[in-house]
Amino acid sequence: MTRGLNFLACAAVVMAGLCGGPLMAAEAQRPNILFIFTDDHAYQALSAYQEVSAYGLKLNETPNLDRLANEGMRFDNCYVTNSICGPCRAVIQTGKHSHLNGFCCNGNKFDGTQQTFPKLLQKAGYQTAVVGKWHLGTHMTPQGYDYSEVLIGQGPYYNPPMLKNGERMQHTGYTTDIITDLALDWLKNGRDGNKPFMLMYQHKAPHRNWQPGPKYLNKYDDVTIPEPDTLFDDYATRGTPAKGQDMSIEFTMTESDLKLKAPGNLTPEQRAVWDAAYEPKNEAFRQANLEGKDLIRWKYQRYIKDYLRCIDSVDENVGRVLDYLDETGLAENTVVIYSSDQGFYLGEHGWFDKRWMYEESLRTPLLVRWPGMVKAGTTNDDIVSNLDFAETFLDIAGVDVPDDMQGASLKPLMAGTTPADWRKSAYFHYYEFPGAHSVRRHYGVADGRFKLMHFYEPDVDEWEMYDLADDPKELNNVFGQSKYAAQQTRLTDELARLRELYQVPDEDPPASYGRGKERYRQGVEAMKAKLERLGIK
Ligand SMILES: [Ca+2]
Repeated sequence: MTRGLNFLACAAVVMAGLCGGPLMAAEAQRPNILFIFTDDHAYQALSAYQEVSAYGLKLNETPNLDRLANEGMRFDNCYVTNSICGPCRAVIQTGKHSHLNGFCCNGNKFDGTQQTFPKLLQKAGYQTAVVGKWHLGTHMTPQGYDYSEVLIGQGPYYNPPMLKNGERMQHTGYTTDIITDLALDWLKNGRDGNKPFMLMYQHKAPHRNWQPGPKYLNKYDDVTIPEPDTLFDDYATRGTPAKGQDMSIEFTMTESDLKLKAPGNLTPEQRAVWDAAYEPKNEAFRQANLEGKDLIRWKYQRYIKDYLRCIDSVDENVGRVLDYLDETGLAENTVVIYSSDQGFYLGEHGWFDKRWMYEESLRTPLLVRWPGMVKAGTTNDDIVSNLDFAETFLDIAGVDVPDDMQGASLKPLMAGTTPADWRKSAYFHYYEFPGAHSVRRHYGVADGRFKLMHFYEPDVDEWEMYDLADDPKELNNVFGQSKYAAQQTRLTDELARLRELYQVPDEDPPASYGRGKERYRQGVEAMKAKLERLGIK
């Protein structure tokens, strides 16, 4: 099969040469782009990354995702600009920071009329498709796609309704499998063989609340997953925001999160399989009457195992797609990119969820396989960003990058040469307060070793600074320490430079107050009351 397609490609090139038609030759050669995306997949839970996790824990095996690292390049410092689901997706579509693309917080509605990379690819002759999680609002069918079949909002783990080019479809089964079936079906039957394609194949998993597929419900039952050594972090040296959050394994997790309550939307058959897996484990838990740290440890085990089980389904399904590319010969001229919308806490600092500029949620996995361009088994530690993805896709396709995009193409890095003027630092800005998990608004700069963060709301005007060389787990806020004065000045200047470069407004954009300023004031009051209750000033 591979040989057949090669022959066709060669024939096209020869014909183009004979006819003097360079366009046709280029058409045969332009690479396809397969963007595989997950939601909340921490790099700590991708085995190709485990050697660079600050915790050094071996949590799981992801052999199919690892294939992309082994056959391509692993980027070790891919930072997001705003660590939360919808906004990351808007950044990828537009190549612009949240304050310019208008999507600052989950709950905002993406303005699909603006310039996006799939529209530019379409205009350049690419066939474009998005399958799976969209999460930029269902007020508008995804713009710039010849085909879309997307979850509605977050979408459930089982039996998802989806919107196929805007029309509601009901599916039965496990969502990770269904999204893969749809992606494969489009590759087999929906694709126009005369055009290069760009497919966004986007999973819901492993987003909260981590409901595993039937096949993996009992995986890890007989093992204990290692705990991060900051599971019982007391946030000493850090400020009000870390103390006032609402994302702890100890306090925030619900009965549904912990599977002490089964999902409400299962078919009777699915429910029977679910109960057979969880009921004996839940009964043992009830009998044990755990308290204090033992209870937190139990919750961590329940959480991390379910999270890893969801990733097992993702990994298996990515394997199905990679196999299909191999079997059809498409693998040779398809750039396969794997990433997640952001990182996630797997018990570090006692947390789950994301949002912060701390490492676990600032960094996200990025793997790229591109036969003939990316050398197999290579790594890159330059500072790259989801801000770069749109420009990278356009550059791969040979399409001019508009001046108003704010990232840079990763193509030279993939080819093994980092431009001399490549960025040395990245800007981050999180807006979603008040919001789920009560993480305060903050912005900051990270340069790979140092990080300066400003929590800037009137009632919590606090700075934090970390030196990752001495303190990779970010337990020791060194802001204001004389030893770091020169670095602090340098980072403060760099932060100001980046805010100007990216045109960050002094006042937060109206979209960041999506629910109104009154709701914002209420959120601040609620936070104050909570901190008083906890005895935190
Ligand atoms: Ca996410």
